[in-house]
Amino acid sequence: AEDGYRMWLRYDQVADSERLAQYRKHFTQLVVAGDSATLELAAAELTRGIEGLTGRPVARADKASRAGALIVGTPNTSSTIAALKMSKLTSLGQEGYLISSRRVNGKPATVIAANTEVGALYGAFALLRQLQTHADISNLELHSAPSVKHRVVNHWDNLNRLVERGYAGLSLWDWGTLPAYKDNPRYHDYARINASLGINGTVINNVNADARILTDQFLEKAAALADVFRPYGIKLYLSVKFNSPMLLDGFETADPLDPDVQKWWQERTKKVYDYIPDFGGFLVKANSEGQPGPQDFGRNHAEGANMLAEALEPFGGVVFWRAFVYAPEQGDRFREAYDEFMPLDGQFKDNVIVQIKNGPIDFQPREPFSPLFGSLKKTNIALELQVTQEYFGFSYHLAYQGPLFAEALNADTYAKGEGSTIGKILAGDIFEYQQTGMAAVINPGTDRNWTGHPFVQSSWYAFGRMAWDYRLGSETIADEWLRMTFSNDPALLQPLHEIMSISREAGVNYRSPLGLTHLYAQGHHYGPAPWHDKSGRPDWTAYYYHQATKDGIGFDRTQSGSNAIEQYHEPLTQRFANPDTTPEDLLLWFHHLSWRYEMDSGRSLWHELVHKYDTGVAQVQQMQNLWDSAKDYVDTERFEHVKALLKIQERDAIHWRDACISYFQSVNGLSLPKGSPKPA
Ligand code: GCW
Repeated sequence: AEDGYRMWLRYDQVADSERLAQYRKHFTQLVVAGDSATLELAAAELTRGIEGLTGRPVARADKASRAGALIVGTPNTSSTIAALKMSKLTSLGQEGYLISSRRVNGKPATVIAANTEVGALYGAFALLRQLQTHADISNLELHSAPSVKHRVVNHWDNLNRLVERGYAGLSLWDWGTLPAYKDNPRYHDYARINASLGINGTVINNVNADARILTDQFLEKAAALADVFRPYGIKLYLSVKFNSPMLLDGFETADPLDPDVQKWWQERTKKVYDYIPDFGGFLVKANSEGQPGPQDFGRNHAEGANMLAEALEPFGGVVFWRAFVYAPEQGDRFREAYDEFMPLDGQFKDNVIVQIKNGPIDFQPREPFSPLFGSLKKTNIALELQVTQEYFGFSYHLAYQGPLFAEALNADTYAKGEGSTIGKILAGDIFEYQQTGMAAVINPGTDRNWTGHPFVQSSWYAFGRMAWDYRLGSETIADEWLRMTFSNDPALLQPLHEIMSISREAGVNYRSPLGLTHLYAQGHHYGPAPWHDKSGRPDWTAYYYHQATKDGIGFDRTQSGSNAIEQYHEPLTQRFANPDTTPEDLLLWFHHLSWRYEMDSGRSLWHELVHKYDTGVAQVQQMQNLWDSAKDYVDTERFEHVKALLKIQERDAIHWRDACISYFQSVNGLSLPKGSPKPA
């Protein structure tokens, strides 16, 4: 159980004897000057980590007196660090750190320095990561600072502890025992896990919000959690319901331009700050999937967001206002967020951040990027990603999301010519934003290993690392994660790397290849239901997305269709206008094509589709073989768990393939290519 619980913060003794000797020599003393809670956490983590990794206790000392001292602090807390006059520090901001091999008092030492205590804590985790991945630390000169200001995890946790799209048990927040039992070790470990990545905010409740979160009953409990998270550098945020004044205080309206409504929010916000003086702000889902919002009162998103922003402004809080909006009466769901938000660009206050999902629809296995990126130029933005596997087989399928996150961050918007990637936009290199963010919907719950599937941990890890530095590649991150979470043994790394690098594409292939999307059964979003169901909301049926008819398949988003491609900058609009220049993995997002359309492979579209579905199944089988080959290098518990889950994944992949192919075949009447596997 321990193996999964510790996530990537495993500090078992280093197996490589050369490295072990090096590390032992380097850490004979720990010098942490200053007495803040945050520095104490850094000291505790280093003590625990070094003792575990080297198998030797490390003594705390007031001053470096021996060779091999580890000195941690800021120029303000440590005179030793101040005396080193590390000029690099000035460029590292409030959260950056540097780790440097120096001579102190004539003896070799390692220094972790930062401008703030939380920077030092991040440095401590960074040094431990070096050891966990068996890096050579004899001549360290590392420095790092985050490229994005807000690095936030979002929980879709309801107040009754059910987690929307969570799949890993009940909510971590045990409301019944809060605030009395706030030092539940699980809360501390949760905060350590996030702090180890540099995550600095958590929204603890579901965006489908319960108004009661703003009552004394819950604020008192939330404040207890905020107390736990504070020393880890993590701010607490709340999701709020837009019509709270109506639900909580009998108001007849929640019109954002109504002075009484504004006053209500100002007073309620002040109350929140009375409980939580460093409260981060609100996250809002408004006029989306039945949630109330300013449009219910004839106002727009900017008017709604700005009202909340004004209430938060005196205290330094922000509003994350989500751009995830769509309505059944509109023609193309793809277009909607852009069509609603673009006319408002420039109207949002400086402490509003519009939070945009990576794709225009909804966390699908593959989407083109949301055209709001690169288009909202005068509005602060945040990228929203999903770690929890709502559309990736819940906690049953293995699907490392690093490649998807990297694909989003590396997507070129061409907003200011070639190279205007979403990563650079978020880093503030393209437009002049006041502040930007990256958020991810994570799923930790009461499951002993936090995330259900052990590999969902890897996506949480990847999110955090990319939020800190969007340029870190998904493979590099997978490598770190594997070494920290499993082992540094090449015999384990090689097959597990391969599993991780194919897992996302496998999920695309057996569900919705070539730019198909959202073929899920309605509601649970687990299994396939591509068939043409004419009852209910049209944009909640698969037919809406695939448009398969006897003549062809795909959603026409060119000029002859919804023309959503006009929302992109050139040369993308032109590129997507023509099927021959549209990347094949996005093809059916933009075009309705004949089943006989010829693909790059020379196959017809129909045969290529069948081929992709088969490939997806084969990739899952390949993952099974690779996993089996790692048996001797993984603890029995995790080995057996993942093995069993891969069996489920194989069953489901076959089901997806067979359901989709048979359905499409029933529509097009074409035969299967020769040699196709028979449906199971
Ligand atoms: O992906 C969809 C989910 C909903 C979710 C919504 C959203 C929280 O199916 O469960 O609601 O997105 O992001 O608001």
